[in-house]
Amino acid sequence: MGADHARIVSEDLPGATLQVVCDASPARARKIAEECGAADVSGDPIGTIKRADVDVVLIASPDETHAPLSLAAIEAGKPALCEKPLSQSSKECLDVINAEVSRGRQFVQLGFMRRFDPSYRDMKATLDDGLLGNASMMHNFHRNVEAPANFTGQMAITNSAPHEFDVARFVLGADYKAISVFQPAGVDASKTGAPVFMVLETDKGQLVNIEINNNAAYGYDVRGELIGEKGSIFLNAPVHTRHNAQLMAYERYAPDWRPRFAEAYRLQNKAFLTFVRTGVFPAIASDAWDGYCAALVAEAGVEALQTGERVSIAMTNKPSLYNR
Ligand code: ISE
Repeated sequence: MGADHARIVSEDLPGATLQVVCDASPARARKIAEECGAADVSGDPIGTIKRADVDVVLIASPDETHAPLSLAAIEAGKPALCEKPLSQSSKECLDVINAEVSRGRQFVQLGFMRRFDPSYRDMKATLDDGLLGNASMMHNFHRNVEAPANFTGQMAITNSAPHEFDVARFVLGADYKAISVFQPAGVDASKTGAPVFMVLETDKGQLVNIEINNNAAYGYDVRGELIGEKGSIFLNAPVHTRHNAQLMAYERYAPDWRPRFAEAYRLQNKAFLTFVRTGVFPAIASDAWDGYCAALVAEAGVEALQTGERVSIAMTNKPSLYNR
């Protein structure tokens, strides 16, 4: 993801300069810096954040580094676009929230980029325009070709599903009050990429179901359908060609999330640049509070998976800094 963001900054973000590529692998940092025209490379994230020639930070390192590096950016007074999740710990998310509240301003834009995806934006606009009537349910499918080797069994809930936790909140304008998590019989929950099926209840009485299958094999396939009193709206993936060959007509799936949500990343990163220039937080972007909400749901989801019980979700009070 860091390499993809570096390409967006260097090729599609006029006014932004890719100054330093920081990576644990010096060879990878140099390769990306050469490809994208960065001025320098580093292996020291904290030192890079503090550099006088670095104005803003884009964090695309492993999940467990997101909150600490966001805190370092805040302490350095530098805006940061942080990849999701902000943290897999709701407590760490509150640490970032407290750091922003104590400074009286937001620094961190969080990378729940689906909010910028044209299909989800159309889904939300259709609901907000009243064309669906009141929404009662939202169905979500999130399938990867193959889970990364380092994926633990629960990362379907703590790493993949936060996209749906966030985008369903965003579309419905709701928060969650409970989660139940199921797995098909005979599935080894500890195995990398084991499928999970979640049912969430919102504070508006709606139901949101999420299937995460990170070993779907056939392609990267994210679907959604929002159900209202007057109708429903499906998400469509951006498919540019239809193939005819060998007595078949077919379309191709993306191999992973980056091409499927390329436009969302581009729009998200442009919104971040505007935030940096104006200091006005983007209206539809996710922030540290949204990161806390997603982490809290994920923690409840892990508990629900482990216990087989429906788990209630109770959030702390939302600081006024995050009222938009
Ligand atoms: C990854 O971090 C993403 O953000 C992708 O959108 C998601 O499909 C994948 O499961 C995550 O690991």
